[in-house]
Amino acid sequence: MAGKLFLAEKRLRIEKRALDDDTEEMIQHADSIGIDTVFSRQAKYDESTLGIDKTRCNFGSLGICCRQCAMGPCRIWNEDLPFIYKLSTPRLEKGTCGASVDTIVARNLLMMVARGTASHAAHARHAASALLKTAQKKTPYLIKEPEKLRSIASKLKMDTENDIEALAAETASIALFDILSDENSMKFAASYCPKSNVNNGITPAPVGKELLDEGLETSMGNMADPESLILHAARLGVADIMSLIISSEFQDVLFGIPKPVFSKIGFNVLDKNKVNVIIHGHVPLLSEKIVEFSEDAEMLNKARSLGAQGINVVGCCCTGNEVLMRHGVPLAGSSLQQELVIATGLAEAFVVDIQCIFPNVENVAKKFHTRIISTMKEAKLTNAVHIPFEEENADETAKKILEIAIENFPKRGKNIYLPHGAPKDLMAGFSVETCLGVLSKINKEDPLKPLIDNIASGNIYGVVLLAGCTSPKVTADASHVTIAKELLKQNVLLIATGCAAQACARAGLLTPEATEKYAGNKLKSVLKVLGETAGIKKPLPPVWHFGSCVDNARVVILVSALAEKLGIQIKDLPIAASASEWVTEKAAAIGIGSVALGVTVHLGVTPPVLGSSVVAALLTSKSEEVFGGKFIVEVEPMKASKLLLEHITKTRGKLGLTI
Ligand code: NFS
Ligand code: SF4
Repeated sequence: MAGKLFLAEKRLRIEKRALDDDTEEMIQHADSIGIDTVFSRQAKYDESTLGIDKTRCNFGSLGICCRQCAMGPCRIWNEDLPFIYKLSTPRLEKGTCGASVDTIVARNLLMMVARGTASHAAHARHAASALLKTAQKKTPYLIKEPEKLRSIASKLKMDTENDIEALAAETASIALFDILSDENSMKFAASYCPKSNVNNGITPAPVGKELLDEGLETSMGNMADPESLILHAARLGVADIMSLIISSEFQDVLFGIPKPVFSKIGFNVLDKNKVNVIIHGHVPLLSEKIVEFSEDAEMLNKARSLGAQGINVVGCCCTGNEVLMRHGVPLAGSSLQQELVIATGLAEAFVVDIQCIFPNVENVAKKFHTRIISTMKEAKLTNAVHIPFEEENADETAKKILEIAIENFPKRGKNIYLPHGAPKDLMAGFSVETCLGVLSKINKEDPLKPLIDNIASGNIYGVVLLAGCTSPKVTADASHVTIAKELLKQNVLLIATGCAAQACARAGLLTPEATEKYAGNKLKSVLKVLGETAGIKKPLPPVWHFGSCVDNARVVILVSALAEKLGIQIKDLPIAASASEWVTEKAAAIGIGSVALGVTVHLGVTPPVLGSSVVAALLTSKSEEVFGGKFIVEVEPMKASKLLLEHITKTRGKLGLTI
């Protein structure tokens, strides 16, 4: 089975590297001036001899290698290995220590999920620490949404009568305890995903404790039982989702709840006449300030005095999503476009915080005047300028960075290039609060009712979340977009986050016009009514941009509310998720956490677990018995759409909804 999936991936990426024409044009431009990118490096890994990948490790792809100790590394024989390997590799069935293939695969997966969870928990810690220090008046931030803070506090069963600073400090402290204390369970998990909502609910211990145990369990000579390892991965996955909730909720409290905004995406959001500052990463603490000071009169005067017409801040990846959602800042690209954005020659400063930063950005920048500026101690680059960010000095750091960018403007070279397409329009800014706000105009007392009625009547056949990254292992963006178009035809409402949302935006799916073009008639009529109600005088787009990857939290909060209202569990809702082009460990953590909460999750890039039939079965079928959620692995997007739809039909059937 694995062999077939690998071949399908390869066929897709060889057909076309990127769905988006501008991206394809920029890849060709980068190739032509000798810049290597994620796309050209992926192509090198595709070089093959006798039909097998020469350079990609087949043992790694199946998850069957172990480097845990110095008796190894060990690698296990597998039926799915390419023919040549099978001939040349002895039929080893155990590692030197005797570890079985199932132990090795499960251990590798747990380590992957743990790294993802560590990333999200570190993000949550930054958000919680910013909220705590803001409550203590040590930062230049404000508590912009006191009402949201009160609602979080009431969810955590705190006394909401307290004054707002005290409440912020207490809420932040609970979050910090959930991340790093020696308690027995996470309070956020008990409050946001109560056991009534999830089958066989697992409440994780604080993240740090779970990670400590994970370190012990996965080291040589400890946990050998694959089922326990996978259960731990599921527990960490839930801890990961709680970390998303902490980040997303606190960022709203500090920076505002997103409201509908219209903006653009594409390389052409870069402006030849302005100082271009690209903000990339995930934690929006600094980028909020960069956006704020880019409008400062003093900064603008400085930029003008050096010949620029202004300062143009644009986003990349999830930091980009954050500032898009709250300020309408346009997006230059997602993770896969980051090197290409620099290859335009138009980037005065490329500012990164943490996560999804390709180390090669500094090599691309060397060919131009671009200054790469790292800002957080967890993600430094060898030759980048490092300007340390702390919540307390946020204003000064943002100003310093903008000054560097402005002073760099006159140094821009002649080697600039923008692709021919115009940037694409998009609508973003969907939050649970915005959705409920619109729905409450239809039913003030019971805002969820119109949504539930439309699902029951089949006007909305189901809801699918398109999440996660875009991948160079297939045609970038194409899996997301194909699945989106197929599901829309069947009246499935789509929510999108992270790079997946940006893929849909590049394909024009985040516009009212896309509703006319792609949505089935029933879904179209609902989106028309909602658009009128929201006052945009057009239908709502058929794909709702819910924000960054940490904003998957919003989706969990929405589906939990739906389940609670209906008195059923999350697993019984006609919903699913698709991370069809997943790349990162973070995506693995969110994926398995969602499965543990009862969601069926599609993966369109093969996860490195298929070397063990036991682990594969635990994730794709046994998990359904235990949690109600499971993984579906299918590389072909058309087939994947069918499987997602089948899952929705099945859940509808169980609910007695036969239309
Ligand atoms: Ni999510 Fe965002 Fe993109 Fe993937 Fe990276 S930017 S957190 S991990 S690559 S969607
Ligand atoms: Fe090999 Fe066992 Fe060591 Fe892993 S832990 S490298 S399987 S001997």
